[in-house]
Amino acid sequence: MIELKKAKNIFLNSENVLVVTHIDTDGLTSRAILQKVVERVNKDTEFLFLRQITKNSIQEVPKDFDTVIFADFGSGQISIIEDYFKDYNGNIIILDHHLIEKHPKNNNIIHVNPHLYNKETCGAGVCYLFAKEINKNWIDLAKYAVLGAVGDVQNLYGKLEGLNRVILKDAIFSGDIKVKSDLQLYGRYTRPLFVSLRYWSDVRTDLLNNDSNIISFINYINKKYNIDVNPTCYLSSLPYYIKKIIGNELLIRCLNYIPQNWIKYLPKLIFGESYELIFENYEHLKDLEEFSTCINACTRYSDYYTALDILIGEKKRYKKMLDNLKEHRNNLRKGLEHIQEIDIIEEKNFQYFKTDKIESNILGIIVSLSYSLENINWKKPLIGITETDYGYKISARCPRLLCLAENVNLGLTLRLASKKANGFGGGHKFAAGAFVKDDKAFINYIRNINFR
Ligand SMILES: [Mn+2]
Repeated sequence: MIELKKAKNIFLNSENVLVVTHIDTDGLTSRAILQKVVERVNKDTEFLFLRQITKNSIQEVPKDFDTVIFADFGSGQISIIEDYFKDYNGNIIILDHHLIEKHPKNNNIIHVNPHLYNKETCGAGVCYLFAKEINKNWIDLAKYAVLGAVGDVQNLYGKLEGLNRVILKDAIFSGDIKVKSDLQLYGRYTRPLFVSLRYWSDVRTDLLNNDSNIISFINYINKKYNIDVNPTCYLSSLPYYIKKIIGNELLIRCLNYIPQNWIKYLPKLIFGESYELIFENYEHLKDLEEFSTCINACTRYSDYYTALDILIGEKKRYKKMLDNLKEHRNNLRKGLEHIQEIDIIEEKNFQYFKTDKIESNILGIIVSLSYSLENINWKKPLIGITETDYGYKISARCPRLLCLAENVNLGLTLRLASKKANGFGGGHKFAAGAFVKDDKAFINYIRNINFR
């Protein structure tokens, strides 16, 4: 990417730099990489976290730096950035991977985005490529990019691919990350196996939320294969051949619950890879999916510095992070209880709920987790709407199978629909978000489209 070279030259020739980053796992890992980079080149730099770039929030960005770097956002907000910086004499570097709104017209904006080359990686991946442009030996930073990619669920169908795979190889080569063939269950290091199975909701079977069915399932497997899996063991402690047996049996179990033409996509949902940090001793941080949860448990509630400390290896705040995690889980549990009590409005092509009882910062997570609830139709996208000071926050999710087998694309749907409803939005096929002024116009619009 030619833009990386330009970005590097501008960065190295700046007297002082401001780095502005997003606040999810990918944003935090972007920040960690850029923080290490400025330390290594000894650059006078200040940092700022922003929840998102809007006409309002961008006012917080000072203009008295030679260079401003935006990481893990910016590509979707080029006109806001252009407008705000129109009489600015310095340079702007955007290191992002989100959908590109338009190409910048001023040449003081260096826009680095893998989509320009039909490639895909996360924001931290772009920051990592930027770091490597400065010094190709800095492969110790690759682990952050891999964590960013996992945080952004770029391993959607079981493993990291393309540019992410290239970065993953650096992280393996530097001795930081180990890749395993693994079951796609959450909580490999911190949950008993039966709990991981309890919440596995890619396919709704009789195992979902049903511990006694899960125990009989495991007992049945033990008998059939003459093995001895304890339902309370952790997935991470099991050898691969046992995981394979469990996965095969889980697959067979699913066959009764899905249409014939979905079956071919099943293996990808059950078998894939896991990524773990080799030298990490804290069990919550060992597996990258769980590490990402820990970061969210801090940053969603604006505790950015606990997450950042943990990321850069300063473990003094581990206890604080665990407290945050506990509180986060509590909020999620309360949110899910609430979802069970309210009306879910079912339309032909989707279902939705509207509530003022769920904070917008965790709405998306709650919508995802709702697929483990009986009152949610697991074969339709689910949309959550909540009111904020600026209008309505909308989060949409759907099971991965719907994207694979039915080609559902929520990112596209929300981008179009939010425009119709006087707002903005977008995201991924299986997960997207929007802010709109008029939630009724939004719902009316999506009633009549097919989400593909
Ligand atoms: Mn990102």
